[in-house]
Amino acid sequence: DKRTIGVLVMSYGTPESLEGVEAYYTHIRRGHPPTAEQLEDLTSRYRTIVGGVFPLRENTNRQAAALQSKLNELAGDGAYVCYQGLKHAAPFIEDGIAAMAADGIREAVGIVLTPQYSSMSVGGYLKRAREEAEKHGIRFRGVDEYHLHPQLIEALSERVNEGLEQLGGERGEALVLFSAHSLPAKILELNDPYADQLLATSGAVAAKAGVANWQFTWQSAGQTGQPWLGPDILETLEKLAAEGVRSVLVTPVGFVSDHLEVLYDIDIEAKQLAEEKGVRLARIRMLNDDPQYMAVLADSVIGAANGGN
Ligand code: FEC
Repeated sequence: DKRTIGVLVMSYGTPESLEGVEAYYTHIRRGHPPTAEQLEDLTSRYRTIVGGVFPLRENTNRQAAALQSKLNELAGDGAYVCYQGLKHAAPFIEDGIAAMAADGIREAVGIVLTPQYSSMSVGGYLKRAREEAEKHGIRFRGVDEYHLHPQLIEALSERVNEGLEQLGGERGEALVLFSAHSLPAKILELNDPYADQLLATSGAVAAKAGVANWQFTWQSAGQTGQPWLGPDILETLEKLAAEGVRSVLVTPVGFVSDHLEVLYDIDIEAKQLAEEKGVRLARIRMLNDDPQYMAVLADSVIGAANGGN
């Protein structure tokens, strides 16, 4: 008599349409609507990105479906059932848990589609999920991180090698620039593991790929009037160009999907600056529903279900 375990697959979320950008942005800003100028700025970034206006939604759908198949393969049909829960768009985290409750699920595991833990990112997702699960009497376990899972390191290092090949030139000439979403610098006072985990992922990928020439930089910092972790990728690129670096492979390690922060902040904004400075910039292919990444997620979910937190 095996009980079905609900799996809450959590991701950032993206608007349904251009008309939905204002509500989405207001949610990110914790209920404070953006000014007309801020809204226009964000809307125009969505309009510019390649690969469809809101590719994150389709990517998350594909990841949830692929994780479901992987869990069926590893644990048999019906052992785990995936539900989506998004941070800033419908179906929200709370909607996913409520859907589980409506289906009679008594036990759930939550996993976020980003490998490193921060109290301000993964911690926030898990807190909302846990609080909602408690309301429904669902036993909830969260996966905090999987930033050093061997298959994650393998999948990323393969992409680094592929990217270096595509950039051409002598091996060792191109600098591998690992990147992740910045957070307000106040996390440093909270002893938050985010920065250390990002460096650990980066170092492990570099070692696995046999890359000696690498650095880490932040990207996509918000405009909140407070200091954010730096240096930002644009600043780093300027500095590298001044030092004579001519070829850079950007390797996002905190993002797993093609979405705005990759397709705009790296592929358009950073690339344009690099070009102006005479630097060749390429980026690794994102993991999306890569089979090795799906194995990482499935392994982490099953590990948590069998006794993790
Ligand atoms: O493609 C898409 O539609 C969504 C792209 C997207 C991803 C993403 C991931 C992360 N964020 C993280 C932290 C913050 C903090 C703030 C913040 C603001 C924004 C805004 C947009 C946005 N984020 Fe995001 N983020 C994405 C999109 N993010 C749009 C608002 C305007 C702007 O700054 O561009 C600041 C909130 C505040 O004002 O207080 C903090 C972190 C991640 C990576 C982990 C994760 O995926 O959850 C951390 C994708």
